[in-house]
Amino acid sequence: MSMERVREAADRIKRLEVQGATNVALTAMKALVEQMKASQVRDIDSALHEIAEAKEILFKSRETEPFMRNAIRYIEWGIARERWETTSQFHRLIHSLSEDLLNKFKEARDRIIEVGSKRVLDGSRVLTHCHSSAVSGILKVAKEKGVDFEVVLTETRPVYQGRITAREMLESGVRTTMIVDSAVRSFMTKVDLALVGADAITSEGNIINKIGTSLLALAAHEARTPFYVASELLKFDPQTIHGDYEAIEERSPEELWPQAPQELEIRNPAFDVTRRDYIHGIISEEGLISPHSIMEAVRRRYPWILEALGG
Ligand code: RI2
Repeated sequence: MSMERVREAADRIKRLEVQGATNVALTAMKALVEQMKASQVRDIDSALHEIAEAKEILFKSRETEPFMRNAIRYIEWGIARERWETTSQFHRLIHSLSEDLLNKFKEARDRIIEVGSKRVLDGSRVLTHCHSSAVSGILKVAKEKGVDFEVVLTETRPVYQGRITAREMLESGVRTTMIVDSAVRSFMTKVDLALVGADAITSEGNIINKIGTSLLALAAHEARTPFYVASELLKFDPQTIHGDYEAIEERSPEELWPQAPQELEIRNPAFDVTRRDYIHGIISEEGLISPHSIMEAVRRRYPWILEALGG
């Protein structure tokens, strides 16, 4: 099996044609499902072998994406747990597992938007960083509900995802101001709320998000500005329970400075870790929760995330 669909999706993810943890998870899952539907597996061993091959390719496309890993493990876990005997039963099972997962994604996102949009108050200014579909969803719905607020956003070097957020906000009719990343501290006293997305949540309740997020959280802490994270619990990384660190993706130096002097060392980590002590709350599908209660919330909502951990 060539894994053509999976390879093609992994390439698009790596090249940032697909961005944001949620889009990455959706794209990877859809590619895996398409690949499996085209495959002629007849027994559990060959099915698990193919999934292992797909995991190898997809997991390497971007390292800091537990949402993608959880989505794929859910499919793998279902295949190993459910009874199926023929190829057509296998195809039906794959279909229903992916539908289940899409429903879970949708329910989670709807709830996050419902909860988060109540935190955006009339006359307020919200600071955000990078592009998070969860944050954009919250802000768009707040606007639709008639809340009169403004957004201040960072350009988000080096690949300027702030421009994606800026366009979305302007299209929704939200007054929007862009600042350079290093202006965050100067603007922190002029905003009422800082709201960011997440790529990963650890067992300690720390969050991993676009590089610069932890500086934003520090500045928010100093200015006593509430700092919230909008994130599906599906981004929880179960390996952190076992003491593993979430890997931080390091991207190409070219993103910072194409044709830089050769002897210059350039470092380009894509994400950083924000300690739970700086997070007022995580806006999740289990409601607005404290980062301290992350394990309980994951156990309650997605026990399979803890069971399906198979490497
Ligand atoms: P949603 C993005 O990373 C940002 O860090 C953003 O906050 C996070 O994914 C979550 O995005 P990247 O994939 O899941 O652009 O809320 O590197 O869309």
